[in-house]
Amino acid sequence: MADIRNIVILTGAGISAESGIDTFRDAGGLWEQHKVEDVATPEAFERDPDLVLRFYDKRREAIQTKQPNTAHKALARLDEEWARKPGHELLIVTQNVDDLHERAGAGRVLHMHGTHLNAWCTACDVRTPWNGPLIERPPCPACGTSALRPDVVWFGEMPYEMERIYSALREADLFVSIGTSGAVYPAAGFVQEARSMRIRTLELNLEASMGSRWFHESRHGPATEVVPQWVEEILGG
Ligand code: BV8
Repeated sequence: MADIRNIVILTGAGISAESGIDTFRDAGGLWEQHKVEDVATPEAFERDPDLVLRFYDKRREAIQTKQPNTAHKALARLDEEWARKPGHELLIVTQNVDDLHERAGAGRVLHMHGTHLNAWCTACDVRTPWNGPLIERPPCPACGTSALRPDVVWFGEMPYEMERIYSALREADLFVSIGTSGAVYPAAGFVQEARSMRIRTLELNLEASMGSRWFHESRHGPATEVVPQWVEEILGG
């Protein structure tokens, strides 16, 4: 793969599925037990903060009992080895709020939908690393006000670092989408952006996603199989 220097990788809940973290839309997934508009919108937080805080407290606690899987580890190896090649860039843009990419050793990770491991103060705007519950309304470590919310991008809110994502996409030679249903924008639109800039696109997913038709190539199978295989190829090729 001599002609590939800059890679942008988008990951979704499917890359963490085999670590035991529920996806959103698969049978029995997170959203099956909840309506999105009841737990993942600012209006929901306004209407029933306890329900929303409990939903995120449960997920924050669960995440800390899970481990990265071989797909996360393969991407961490790619991140490390790709950085050693002069003039090569790589960025992992994740929609996931878990920290399994980082715990697998990846360094260049951008959480466009936020992270479970911060609390965000709605009074002073400071974000603080946080691994406990928020349901008891603990005081913000920075300003003391009991006004902490999950540092997660809800529907209707602007995802984080969009400018940085689009500038990485503009420089990319390859866009790889891993474990995402292509249901949520703007992430689901990245492949179309890539196509419009004549960038090569590859999808690695358990099955066809809503965006499969936009990809030059789609490989279907569990992430722990198709991701290490692809990393082997791109590093060995
Ligand atoms: C925005 C954080 C603009 C919370 C999430 C009407 C009103 C308002 C907005 C909209 C609207 N219509 C459209 C929109 C835009 C909206 C949107 O896209 N809605 C959809 C439903 C139509 N988007 C937004 O609101 C975004 N913001 O547009 O802002 C704006 C402009 C100006 C000013 C202000 C704002 C914000 C979207 C972010 C929402 N937050 N999460 C939380 O995590 O709790 S989204 C949520 O879905 C997660 O973040 C998740 O990342 C994301 C996508 O889900 P996936 O990761 O793809 O997971 P899913 O379960 O769907 O799929 C799993 C896939 O894995 C499947 O394909 C499966 O086959 C595969 N898989 C399963 N197992 C495996 C596997 N693959 C491999 N191996 C396996 N083992």
